[in-house]
Amino acid sequence: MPAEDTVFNVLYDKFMFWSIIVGIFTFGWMFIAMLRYRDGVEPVENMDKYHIEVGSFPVDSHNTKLEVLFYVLPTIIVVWLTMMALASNTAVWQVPDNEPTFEIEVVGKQWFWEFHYTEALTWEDPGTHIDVEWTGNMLMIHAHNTTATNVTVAIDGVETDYEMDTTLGMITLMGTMFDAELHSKITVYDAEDHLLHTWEHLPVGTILSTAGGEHMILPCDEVAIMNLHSRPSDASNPNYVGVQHSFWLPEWGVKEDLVPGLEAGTVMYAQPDDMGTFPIRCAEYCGLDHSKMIGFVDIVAREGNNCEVDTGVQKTHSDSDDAELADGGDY
Ligand SMILES: [Cu+2]
Repeated sequence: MPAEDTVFNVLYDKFMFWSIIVGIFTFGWMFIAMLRYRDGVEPVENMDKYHIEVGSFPVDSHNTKLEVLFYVLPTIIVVWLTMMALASNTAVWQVPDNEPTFEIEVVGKQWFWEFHYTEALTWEDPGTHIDVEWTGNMLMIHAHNTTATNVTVAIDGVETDYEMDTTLGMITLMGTMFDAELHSKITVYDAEDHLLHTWEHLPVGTILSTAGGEHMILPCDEVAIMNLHSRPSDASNPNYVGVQHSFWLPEWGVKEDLVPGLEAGTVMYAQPDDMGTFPIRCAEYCGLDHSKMIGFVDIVAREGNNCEVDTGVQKTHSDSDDAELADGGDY
C-alpha cells in the first residue's frame, strides 16, 4: 500500500486543497483592503457618509448579504471538513464487507515486537520463474532459465543448504515432506548469494520477533486485523503487567496504543495492497530502549497469488537484517 493511497494521506490532500482556496481568498482580500484603504487613497467618493470606524462594521450603510455570507460560508466549510475527517475515521475503524481478512496478534514487550500467528500463511515471491513444489515425500524446486545456484531449506529453524543442478535448473529432495504444523522456509540464491526467491509456510502458533531481526509478514489484498497486547518481557512478577506501547505503521498512517493489563487488547486494521517492506515504529515512550523498538512488515503474496509491487525497502538476505534494522531511522 503506497503511502499516498492511505485514508489519512488522501484526507491531508483534501484539507490542503481547501486551505489553499481559503488562503488565497483571505490573503487576497486582505491585500486588496490594505491597498485600497490606505491613508491618502480615496477608494470611494464621499467616504465620510459611511461613518467608517476601525474594527466595526459600517452601521448606516452596510451589506447584509455579504455579512451573512461571512458566517455561512466558513460554517459550511468547517462542517464539510469535519464530515470528511469523520468519514476517514470510520473508514479506518471498519472492516469492509466481503473482504478477506487475516487476523494476527501483535505483542509489544520491552523493547521489541512479537507477531503471533493465529492463522496459517503460505506465501511465495511471484514472478521469479522459480517454483517450489511439495509432492508426497518429495520437495522439488524448479528454476529453469534463472541464475539460481543454491537452496536453503529451513524447517522449524533447522537450516540445510543444497546446491542446485544448474544444468537442469532444478533440485529434488527426497524425504523432505511438507508438514503443515512446521514453520518451513525455502530460500533460493544465485552464485553471488543474492536472494532470488522465497517460499514460506507459517503455521498457526508461529511467533516472529523483531528481537531476532524477523519481519512481520502479512498477505496482500486482505484486511489485516491486528490485535494488540502489551506484555512484560519477564512474566515472573505478577504485579508487573508491562508498559504502554503504540504500534505505528508510519507509511500507512495508522497507529494504535497497546495497553498493559487490558486483557482483550486493542485492535487496528490495515488493508495492504502492494508488496513491499514497510517500517514499524513504537510511538509511545516505553522506557530506556524505546528508540530501538523498530521493525519491518513484509507484504507478501499468498502462494499462487499475485499483487502489485511497491518500491519498499529492498529485500536482502536474512543475515543483513540486523544492519537494516540499525539504520531504520530515529523516531
Ligand atoms: Cu514501545
